[in-house]
Amino acid sequence: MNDEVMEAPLPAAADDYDASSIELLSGLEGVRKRPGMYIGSTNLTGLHHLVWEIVDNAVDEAVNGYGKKITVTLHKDGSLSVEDEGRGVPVDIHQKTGIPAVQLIYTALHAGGKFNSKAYQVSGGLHGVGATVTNALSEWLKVTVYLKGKIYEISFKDGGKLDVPLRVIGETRKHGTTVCFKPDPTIFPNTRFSYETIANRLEEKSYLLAGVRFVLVDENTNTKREYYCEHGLREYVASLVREKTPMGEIIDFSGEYNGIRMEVALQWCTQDYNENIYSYANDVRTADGGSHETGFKQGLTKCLNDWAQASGLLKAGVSLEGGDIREGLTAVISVKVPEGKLEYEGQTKGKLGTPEALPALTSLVSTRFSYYLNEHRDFGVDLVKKCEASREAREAARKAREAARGTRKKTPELIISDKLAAAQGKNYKQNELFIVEGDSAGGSAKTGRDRSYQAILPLRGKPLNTYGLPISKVTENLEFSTLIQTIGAGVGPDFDVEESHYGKIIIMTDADTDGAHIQTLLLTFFYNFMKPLIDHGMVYIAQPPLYSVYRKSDAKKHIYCWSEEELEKARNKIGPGYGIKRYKGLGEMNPSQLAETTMNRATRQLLRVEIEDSLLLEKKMSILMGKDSSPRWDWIKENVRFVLDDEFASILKGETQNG
Ligand code: 28G
Repeated sequence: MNDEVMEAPLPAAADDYDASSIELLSGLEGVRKRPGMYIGSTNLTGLHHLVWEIVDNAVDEAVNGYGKKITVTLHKDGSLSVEDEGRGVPVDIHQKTGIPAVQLIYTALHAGGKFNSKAYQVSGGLHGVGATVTNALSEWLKVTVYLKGKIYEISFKDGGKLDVPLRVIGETRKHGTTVCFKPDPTIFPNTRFSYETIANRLEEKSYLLAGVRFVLVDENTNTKREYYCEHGLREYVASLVREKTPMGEIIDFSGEYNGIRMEVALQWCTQDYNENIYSYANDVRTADGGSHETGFKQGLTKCLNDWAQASGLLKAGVSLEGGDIREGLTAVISVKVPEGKLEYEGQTKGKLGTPEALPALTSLVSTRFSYYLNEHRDFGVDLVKKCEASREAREAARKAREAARGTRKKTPELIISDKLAAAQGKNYKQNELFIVEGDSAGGSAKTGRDRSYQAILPLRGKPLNTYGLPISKVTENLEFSTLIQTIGAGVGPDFDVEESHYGKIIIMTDADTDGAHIQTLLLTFFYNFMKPLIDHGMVYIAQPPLYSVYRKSDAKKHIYCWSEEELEKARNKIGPGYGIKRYKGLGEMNPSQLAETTMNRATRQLLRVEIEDSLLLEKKMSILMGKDSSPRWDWIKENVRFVLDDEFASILKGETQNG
């Protein structure tokens, strides 16, 4: 090791040094005071932002043509490192401040403007301040630069404070940058990185950045995975439909229009009723779509209708609706928009605004897809048939809904199900439907509920796995048709959340693996056939207590506990002579206990089901619930920490709340 200091002496003009370093520290403090402004939240999504910011910098260097391999390593001490083979972050001294460039890049909030004059903006991140944000929210961070024969190192601690100034620590023939950091546990309640989340993101990046190799190493499990792809989007679609039943082949188009580069790949699957469209602008996911997605949809609808009409497959005046065409479609759209034209809509960067992207995609898709149809007429005929079947199913569902609405008006509950204990009030937004595991818990819930606004629907046994089922199979199932009729708002594409007879749908199961499985099966149904309920935050999971602690001399008074910490507190509160009861199921509580702990608005805890990342969820659903069980087992084997409800909890972000 060589402890030699920087060869370059501080320039004489560096009299701004003190002022600059004070300014830098106050910037870092700002990030620590309001992390949400920079990374959205301090939950697991926010935690992983720290990683994406650093990975994005490495990716930028690679897409500029420097280095083709990026390695991410999860270390045993909870830190993470990212390594690239680029030019190496510059280490020269910034004239005005006398501070090395690398130090500025990791501590200055306005690096975007001053030190980072990128010709184009690729990463959807924080305009070049990402590295600083990661540093500010880390317990420590170390940058190693391999540059012009030397290895340089600089390290920071306690939220970006300089720990060891830049120095040379050795010699090398490599070039590139390695950043290693440990998130600050005083900022993040949970600092454990998720291997799956990172693996999925790197895999996604590898499809979008064909030719860049991503390596993921986990030192905890001694595993190493590589993501590399030569052709990009075709392989992406292939991975998305892996568990499905494809119809026809993967189709792809690419082109350029007014400087906007476009790539599209798509495939239809039978037995899939959802439309799965993933769009990107400059390699950043546009989860809320935007002009490129709209243009794609318009082009597809117009093209297939024109072709079907011209081929005599549709009666005059009849046309296929966009939604029917897209049923079962998996598509990836990637556009590269020049910097001056890149616009987003709304607060987040989830929706592309650039107006030119709309006609660009419409014209690409409609011309190229019509060529394709003319060359693959049999496929075209099958596709039109499939669209018509979708339309018929949609119309049947609408009729069923109207019928359900009609019957409800005449005789309130009995027609729907003799199992339903209905709510008496008719204020639908306020009403709550409890879906309860087991008839016996259902009985307690019926007795204990507030019947003015709470309804109970007991489930007998495990619900059907509805993943990949067509709507007709779901409505044939007694349990689900009862549920659909009870909610009274239709199903599938015809579902209308405004019609829901309940403002909250609450899943109440035992706190064990069977209960978790039932939750999963019900969530699968809601996700696939009543997704707006989840989008509107109307689906909840009841949280029965895990323990009660009581004084042995007076067993009537209980303290209910939902966690180990609460248990510990309750024990201390009661002191010597306490007893603990562990609840294994809802059935162990009598009606008033169940009401008090799990159902009463004032005292219960509910977990709201939210979709954090629909791409990840779709993928997990297809692995966990898909037709073929072998990938499921592979996946379970690979993920030792696997527990069904935990896995769901990590993607279905739960928010605990009262009331
Ligand atoms: C390993 C994890 C994250 C990076 C580079 C390379 C350069 C650089 C990074 O420059 C300031 C702005 C544009 C020149 C650029 C090196 C030009 C010449 C770079 C990374 C000064 C930033 N030599 N590699 N930043 N530029 N890798 N990996 O962060 O004008 S960041």
